[in-house]
Amino acid sequence: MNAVVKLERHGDIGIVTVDSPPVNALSAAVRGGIFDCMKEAIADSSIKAIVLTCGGRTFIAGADITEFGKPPKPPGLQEVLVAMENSPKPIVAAIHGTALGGGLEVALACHYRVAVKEAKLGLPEVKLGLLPGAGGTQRLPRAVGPEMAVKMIVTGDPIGAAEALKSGLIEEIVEGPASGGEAFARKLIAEKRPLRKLRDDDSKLAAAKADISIFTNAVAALTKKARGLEAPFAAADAVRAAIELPFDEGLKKEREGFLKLVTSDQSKAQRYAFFAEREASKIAGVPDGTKPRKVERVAVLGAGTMGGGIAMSFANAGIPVTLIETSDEALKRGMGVMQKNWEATAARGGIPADAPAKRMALIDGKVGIENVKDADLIIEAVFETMAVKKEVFGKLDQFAKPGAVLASNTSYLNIDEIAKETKRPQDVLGMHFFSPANVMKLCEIVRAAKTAPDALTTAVAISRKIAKVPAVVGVCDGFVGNRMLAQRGKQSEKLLFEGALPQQVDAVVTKFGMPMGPFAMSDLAGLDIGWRSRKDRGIKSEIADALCEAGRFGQKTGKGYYKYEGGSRSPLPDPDVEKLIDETLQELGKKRRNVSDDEILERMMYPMINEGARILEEGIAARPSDIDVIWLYGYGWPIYRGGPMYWADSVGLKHIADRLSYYAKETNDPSLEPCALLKKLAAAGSTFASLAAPSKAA
Ligand code: T1G
Repeated sequence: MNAVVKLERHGDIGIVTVDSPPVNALSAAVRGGIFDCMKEAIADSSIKAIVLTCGGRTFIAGADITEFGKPPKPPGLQEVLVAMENSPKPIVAAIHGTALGGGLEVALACHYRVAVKEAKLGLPEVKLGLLPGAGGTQRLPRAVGPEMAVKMIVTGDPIGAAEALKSGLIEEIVEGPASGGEAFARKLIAEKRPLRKLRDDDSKLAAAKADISIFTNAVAALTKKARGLEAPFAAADAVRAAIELPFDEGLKKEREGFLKLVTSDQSKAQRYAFFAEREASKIAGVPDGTKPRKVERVAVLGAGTMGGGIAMSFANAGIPVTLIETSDEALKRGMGVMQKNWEATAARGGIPADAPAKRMALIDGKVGIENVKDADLIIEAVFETMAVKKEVFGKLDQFAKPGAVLASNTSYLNIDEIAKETKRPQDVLGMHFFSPANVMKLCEIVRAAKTAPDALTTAVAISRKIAKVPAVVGVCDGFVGNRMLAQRGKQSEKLLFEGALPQQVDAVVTKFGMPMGPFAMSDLAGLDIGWRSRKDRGIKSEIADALCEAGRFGQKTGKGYYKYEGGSRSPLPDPDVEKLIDETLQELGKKRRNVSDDEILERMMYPMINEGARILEEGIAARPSDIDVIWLYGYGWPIYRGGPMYWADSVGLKHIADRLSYYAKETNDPSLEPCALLKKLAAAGSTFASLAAPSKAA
């Protein structure tokens, strides 16, 4: 018994309740409390069965991630689990909320498990660069079979109570966890059911023992997308040990794997990213507890690619949407695309078969901006010109109800300018979604000069509600992500004029862990967009212009920096592009030189980091970790590298500053000189991390 765990007696049932907000994480106090209460309950002859349950919003959601990297405090989790599993009395885990990681491992060491129907159960350790380190890789395969276990462990994705019941992970779905657990325990006593220790039950391993290829094929499929990551492969190896070794030897293998990962750079980066994502939801300068406004209905202006994706994100979270277009035809087209998207996902088993109809029913398609009148939040995703945005916001001011938050999805236009078109600038902000908006998780919340604190907390809260990752940014061209990306784009263009080829530059960037290189990205977006804007501004970029003059607009024309054959989207190096580059350089009197991969990587990443430092200097981002969150969730920065600013600290800011100065002179580009903040941190031998509150991650 301690401050966070208590033992109560309900007749001959002992109820052990953990109550350690916010998520009952397995801190030393929680482990110690469970250990003591279990020993007391086991020793008490009046208690015939024990129920382990939790207060608050969830069953134990895992080990306390803030404890990693610090000297371990007794009792160790394994020690607690062995004592529970060896109890002579049945222990029932009564689950609600999210039983994750060490939380599910505690439940697996119990003899029986019951859950409420909304519960989720999972082993998400790989998302932290870890593997389940308290018996999960050995007990879960014995509970549900190795194939389902390795899928849960390698993807880290939880399952619901219904699937847990079907797979044998839980025995029953019950009402309120504690009362349901107690009723189940009484049944156990009445029926004199035997103690069921998963460690002693290999029945579900038999098929894989007989033919390991079932398991290895499953692992091969699951780890296809795990390029560069260590944990998924180590986790799969630990599960394989459950099939091939006796329980205690398998446990040892798991322990070895866990200890290797928990001290790895990848896991440190992934644990950093976990807390950085949550930190980004805390808005600098906004008093804690600033209540968000109620959002029951959202209006989306524009049913194009972005508007449709945004509307889908809200409907996916069960929030009704008024989708507004300027004509029936445009509305019908947009709704048709959404329907097709949902049906395709359902066909793949990504959502239930009845979900497309249910979600379409949440979309109320209308023509005419006056239909925004009932919406609490209005997001415009109309044509990306200031004139159109101003006209729209002028009308929103007329038709939107008082207190509605008015958000622009613009990717770079000035929100202060847009807010001036209304008499309610306090309600105006940006919500910059990333395409495809129903898939990409990042939402840059753009804070304008007059945006009210509760408008910001509303945008952050609703973003999290629709499973997006919000990060608050200030007003500037490109906000944070695209402003940094522009620096990379500038250098990639210049590298072509110096002798590198698109495929070499892209290969360096993808080898680093980014999903796509700059030239493949340009082909995907379309080269004609940049070409048109350069012509409007009277700017030349001879190689890109020559490609466009040859009608090579990228994927949409089957040719761009790459060629695309047979309708495939995979970029193929094109000798014609190399010829075009040679000819263009000749006309410019330039000679190609051999550019090393190392130089390419430095020229891709360091200017972005310099721009990130400028963004911090200007207060456009409040924390370096917010910039990392933006790159992790908006651009696919590899999670095991933490984010550009985290990575820069690992490279060393002095080295980065020196290399930037070198390239500034070498390529005669003063804009590459390290900015004042970067120079200052480099000179002090300091880090970007020193600028923010100490992260919770070890
Ligand atoms: N440890 C410490 N703090 C945690 C935590 C954890 N495991 N999980 C959440 N928090 C904090 C979080 O930082 C935030 O703090 C607050 O709780 C609310 O979280 C041995 C080794 C449970 C689904 O990976 O997935 O077990 O910002 O904002 O959106 O094998 O938190 O308020 O100060 O995310 O409702 C495995 C991680 C650990 C689960 C709730 N477990 N957590 O989501 O709230 S490793 C996990 C989550 C492990 C074993 C291994 C989510 C959630 P603050 P939140 P939410």
